[in-house]
Amino acid sequence: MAKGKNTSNSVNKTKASKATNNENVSNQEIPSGAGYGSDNAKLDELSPNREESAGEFLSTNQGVRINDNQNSLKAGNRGPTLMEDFILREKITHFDHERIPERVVHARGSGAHGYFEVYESMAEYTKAAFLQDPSIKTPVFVRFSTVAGSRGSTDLARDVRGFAVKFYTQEGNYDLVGNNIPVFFIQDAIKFPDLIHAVKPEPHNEIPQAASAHDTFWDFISLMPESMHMIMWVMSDRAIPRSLRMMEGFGVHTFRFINERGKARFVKFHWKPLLGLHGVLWDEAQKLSGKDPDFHRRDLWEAIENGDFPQWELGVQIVEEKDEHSFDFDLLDPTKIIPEEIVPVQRIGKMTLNRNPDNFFAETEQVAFHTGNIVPGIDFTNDPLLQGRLFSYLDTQLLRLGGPNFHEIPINRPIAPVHNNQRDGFMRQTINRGQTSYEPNSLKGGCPFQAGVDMSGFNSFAERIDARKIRERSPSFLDHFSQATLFFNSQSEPEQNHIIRAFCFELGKVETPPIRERMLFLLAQVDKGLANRVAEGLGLAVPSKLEKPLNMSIPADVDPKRLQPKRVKPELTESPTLSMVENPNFPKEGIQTRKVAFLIADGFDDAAVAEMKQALMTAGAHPCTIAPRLGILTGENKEIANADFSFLTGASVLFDAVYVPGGEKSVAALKSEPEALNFVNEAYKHCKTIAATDAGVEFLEEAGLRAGSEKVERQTSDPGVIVSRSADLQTVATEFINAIAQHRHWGREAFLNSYGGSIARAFAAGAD
Ligand code: HDE
Repeated sequence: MAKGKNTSNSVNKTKASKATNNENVSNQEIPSGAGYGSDNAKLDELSPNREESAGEFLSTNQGVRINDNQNSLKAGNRGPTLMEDFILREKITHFDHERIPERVVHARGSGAHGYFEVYESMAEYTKAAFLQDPSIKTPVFVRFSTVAGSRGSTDLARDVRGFAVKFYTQEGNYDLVGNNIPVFFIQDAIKFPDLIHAVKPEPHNEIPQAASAHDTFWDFISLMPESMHMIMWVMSDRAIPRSLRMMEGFGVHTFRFINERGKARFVKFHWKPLLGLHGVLWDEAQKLSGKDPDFHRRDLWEAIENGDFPQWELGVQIVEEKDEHSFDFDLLDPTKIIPEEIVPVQRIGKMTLNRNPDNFFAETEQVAFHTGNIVPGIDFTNDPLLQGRLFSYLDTQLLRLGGPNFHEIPINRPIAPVHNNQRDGFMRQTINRGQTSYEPNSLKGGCPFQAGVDMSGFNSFAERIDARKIRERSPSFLDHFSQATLFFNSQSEPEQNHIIRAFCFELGKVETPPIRERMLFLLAQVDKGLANRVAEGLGLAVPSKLEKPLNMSIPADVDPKRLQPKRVKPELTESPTLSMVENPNFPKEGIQTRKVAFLIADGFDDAAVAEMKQALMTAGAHPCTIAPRLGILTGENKEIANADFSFLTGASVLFDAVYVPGGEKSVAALKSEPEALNFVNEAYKHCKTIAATDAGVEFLEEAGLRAGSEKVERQTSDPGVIVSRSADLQTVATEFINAIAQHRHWGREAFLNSYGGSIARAFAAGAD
């Protein structure tokens, strides 16, 4: 193993011997992050398991070289295959057993390696070693996922995204298994199988794949008022991110930080993406699911391959124990956030993802997260959802990864040493030496020893519990609507419109009218205007009361009136940090890693293309050329360009912005290409930035987007359409870049909607 010498410049909790006063203990130190081998101790640790076949002979699993990999061994060249063909049998047998069960939820995922660095010591709050020393790089492996779809389903489903981070700390693995939405559908783990059965494809016909727009999901939700806050998030653009690199992450539950003195505080975890917070439109998401169902996976992979390493800051909201009951909601209720305006998020460190996995199955598929993987300095709370998860994650791996030794799979191994008396089981890799596998023992001098608390020995927070054993929901969990309302009120107008359309889509796919009606009643508890507009889209009226009380899922002998949702007057009526568009944490600046489509054909304005490319690349964006055909294209001045995509292989939904340069011949060719016209129209409809120069302006006219005059001027009053016939490229480029940085020009939606969504009609009406 390629472990470097650890000279331990870090937190340095060394050797069991100090704690236990025993001479037989190995002198091995707990490895620190920095100085342990290369820059990333986990990558070093994986190296003995990597296989590289370049220049090697083909062999069986026994290392026997294979001479003929084309033909099985037969009795005569037209005869039956012989049982003795061990090469054939080994190959086919292995193939027959290649599949393992996919994750019961979060089956579709993409992973990457990286590292985490704390900005300054968090010793005041936590003794966790990886949060002490800014010079330490703690290796991480991150897996992003959707929840409902199968392994091969589309990335662009409307769904929550999993955001699971495994920190390989010097004190053992710490898993922060979060989502990109800070709350959850249900309050108690016992409802999780019901929720998942409801959202997964319906059991009789296995329809639909990776979609919540069907009867069983909304049937369940309409009977679970506690899900309303989460539902508002899932119907928002948060559930259709532009990129995995452009979404927030949240630990969801309230956890505990414990410092060296044993003082505990509550903590909520956040991940803040440095590239900002961006979504796509639902129409775009659906088209992307066809054009490139791997859109998010490819985007993450390519960004890392290009050296555009995605980064997030780790944020914490810390609450003193004495303030536990000072909120208008219960800190243990996972359907609630602590608004950032009430408890600010302190950014305490940064995560960088800088390496793609070598092998998807070995790493991304086999990685096993567990909410119970914590390290000293971090602890749980009694959130009843978290408590259930503590059981589930370990349990599920036993089936999925085939037994109790999944922690030995390379991607799951900690970099901290493992010594215990657990033995055997399927696929055991470790060769435990010696006579003893029990404790206490005298034969091995008592090893391995328990570690004192000062030696990184984990001890649970000694929470005082004085309670009766009872199956009951705390009355402090009964306000199901106030934060749903807070979320809706905090959205900008276009975001509210998207939420309303999402409800109209999802409930429009529901076939049972009473389910739609129950949902309308619930929406009216969140916001009357919202309910009315969804009702209008569904051609229904909002019911004024329900046949049965809400919160029906209660035991038969409990009075339902006692458990009806209760509204608490919230401290805030708006929280701007809940909006993606107007979020003060994410000012719209910079266009790093944005993809810009250049539509060109032979005869394109090569000077303009070169200048625009340069300007965009300097700003960190990635220009790509799309042409009527693949291959080399020649410009006006005989400069050549390679078409990255044809209109068959590329589509506007794959890009953030479009540029149409001049060149009479090029523009004439594009004008006669229906897919090129469709390209800009679709980009326009999706509120993307579009620029055109010289003859390119005529192309926009042909596409229905009315052209401007001599100088750089804006099409209608839309800041996202930039046209210039005078070819002052630098000015155009600057305006183009500033406009792309806005991500989308949502004002355009209202303009288009007033013309029934038709671009042609909008521009015809707008013309002179
Ligand atoms: Fe999970 N969840 N979950 N979950 N979850 C799993 O574990 C479960 C919940 C989350 O990339 C499973 O290894 C229960 C909340 C992520 O491998 C399973 C409950 C949050 C991932 C499981 C929840 C999550 C999972 C399936 C309610 C956000 C993907 C395969 C009590 C804070 C991890 C597996 C990866 C995966 C159970 C609720 C996040 C079955 C019982 C809340 C990101 O163990």
